Amino acid sequence: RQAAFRTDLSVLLDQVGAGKESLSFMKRRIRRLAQQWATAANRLDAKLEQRWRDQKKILVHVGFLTEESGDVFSPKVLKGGPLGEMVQWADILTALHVLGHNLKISMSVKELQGFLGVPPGRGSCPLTGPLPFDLIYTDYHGMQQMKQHMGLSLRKHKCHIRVIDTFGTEPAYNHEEYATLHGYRTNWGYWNLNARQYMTMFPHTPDNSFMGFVSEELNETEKRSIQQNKVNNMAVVYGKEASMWKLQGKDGFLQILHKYMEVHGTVYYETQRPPEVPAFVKNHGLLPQHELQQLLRKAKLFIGFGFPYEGPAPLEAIANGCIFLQPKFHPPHSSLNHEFFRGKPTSREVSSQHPYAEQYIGRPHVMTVDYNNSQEFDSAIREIMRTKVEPYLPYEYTCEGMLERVHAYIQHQDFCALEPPFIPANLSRQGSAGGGRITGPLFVHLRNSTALGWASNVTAPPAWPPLSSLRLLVSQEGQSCVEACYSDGFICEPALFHFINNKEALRRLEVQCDVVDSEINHILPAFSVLRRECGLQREPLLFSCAGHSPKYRRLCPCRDFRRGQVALCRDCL
Ligand code: U2F
Repeated sequence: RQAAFRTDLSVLLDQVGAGKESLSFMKRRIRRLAQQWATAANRLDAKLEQRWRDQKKILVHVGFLTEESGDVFSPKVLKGGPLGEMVQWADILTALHVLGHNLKISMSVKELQGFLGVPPGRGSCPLTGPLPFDLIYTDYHGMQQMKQHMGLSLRKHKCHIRVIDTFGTEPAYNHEEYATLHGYRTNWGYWNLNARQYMTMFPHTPDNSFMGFVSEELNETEKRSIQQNKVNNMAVVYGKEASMWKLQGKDGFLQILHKYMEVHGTVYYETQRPPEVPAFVKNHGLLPQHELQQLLRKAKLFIGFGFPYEGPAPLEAIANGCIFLQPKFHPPHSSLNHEFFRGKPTSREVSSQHPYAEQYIGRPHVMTVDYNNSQEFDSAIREIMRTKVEPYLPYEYTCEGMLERVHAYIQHQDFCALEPPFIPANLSRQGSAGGGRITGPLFVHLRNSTALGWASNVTAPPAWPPLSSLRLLVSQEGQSCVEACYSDGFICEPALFHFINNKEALRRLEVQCDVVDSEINHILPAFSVLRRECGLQREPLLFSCAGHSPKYRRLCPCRDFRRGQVALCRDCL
């Protein structure tokens, strides 16, 4: 069946259910953004020009909100606890509904069993018949519950699953045997999925799919009125829980801030001001989302203290015309050196409180400085007070941007089809190899995707992103493909590793190989210049943009991307 856009959200609101603060929060959010979603649906509908869209049967099982997982989030909704996850789930549900899919929502193991048609009760009861859904969106808690209640059949059906995973999971941590043997085993990972089945909150590692969420978009009149009513010396502190104000050295930079600006906070409290919040701070207490928006509309500065990492609030602040000031992390925070990231299935190094804001938005909307350097901090505050900025929201965080991206994933990502190793024949080289030795980054692009000669007697799979977007690049020693592609204005595309993991690619790059081995290692395909050793990847689940190794240069499948919609290449829609 063809999917038709929906602009009425009442059915969805009924489906979400009631009885918990988390659900009320999500419903308030869905209602508040209803008009924005409707406008976005109409725009995307026009943009897609009657293109056929399959209506999918989709189950959304929100594992972290089930009683069975302990649901630690719901009781904290009105007390300053994390809301980012609920923001994202509310938006995912709305996007799937608006895109016109056939949606079932489960927030308990009982509902999950009912929808999957497995008999209720304890223990593992394999689902014997076909899976009654095309797609299942869940999270790590939900995976565990499905494993318990679907038993062996989970393995059979896992290509239909999408895991909403805030901070991301890299391939080395996802592959059970490899993770166990090489020290990448964590409490979360090793589900042996295709890493693109993990969907993140920000475009962290391109090994995963970027799901995201939305932020409110302003029309021109609202933008103008915000700019006229900005209070130049008003700052709002990012941190709704008192513990976020405990930062060492905080008093120093807060004093500097206070010297120039009136400082506001939205810290949850019960009866008295929390001792962590200085007396000069005007604390409004935790505000409902729309009241926080009003406060941000007046404020000039939204200032982060280093935690929470990578939440939605800075995007909301920037969308309301604030400048976001945040600490640079020296050295970067990661699972190796910081408690919060310890045990998370990623090696990502977080360079500031909000790397997306730092790298994808940047100045004048975002300033990332060393808070221990009081001079640098002082001059940042003064600069912020005299800088005029317009409200800004990257397209990928608008309702239309999210609908466009989710639509593309649903129609094009297929992890159930087998992906055999294909060998494109006519790779042509651009750039210079410096007399046979590779000296700088090399580009190879597919001269003309329609004229591809494929290896004999295999049919080309429907590649998505399409092969026309592929740019083959060689990293420096020690550099990952994430960095190599990024530094040349591209993005690493794991779906295209298949096409460059072959001798033909090495030959076209004029790499000097005395031996070409095929191994199981997440840095492959790669080669060592010194030892003249080349390696191809033997385990497709370990194709990894994130992998790097000091003595190896990697072969990287990079692709172009749309401005403001990094998940999609130019020809991806
Ligand atoms: C992130 O979770 P948080 O919930 O701590 O993220 P925030 O950026 O603080 O904000 C989430 C929402 O809270 C709302 C605000 C945001 O949409 O509008 N809010 C509010 O309604 N009232 C207020 O007074 C202040 C904020 C991240 F999203 C999670 O994935 C992480 O687990 C967590 C820890 O790093 O950080």
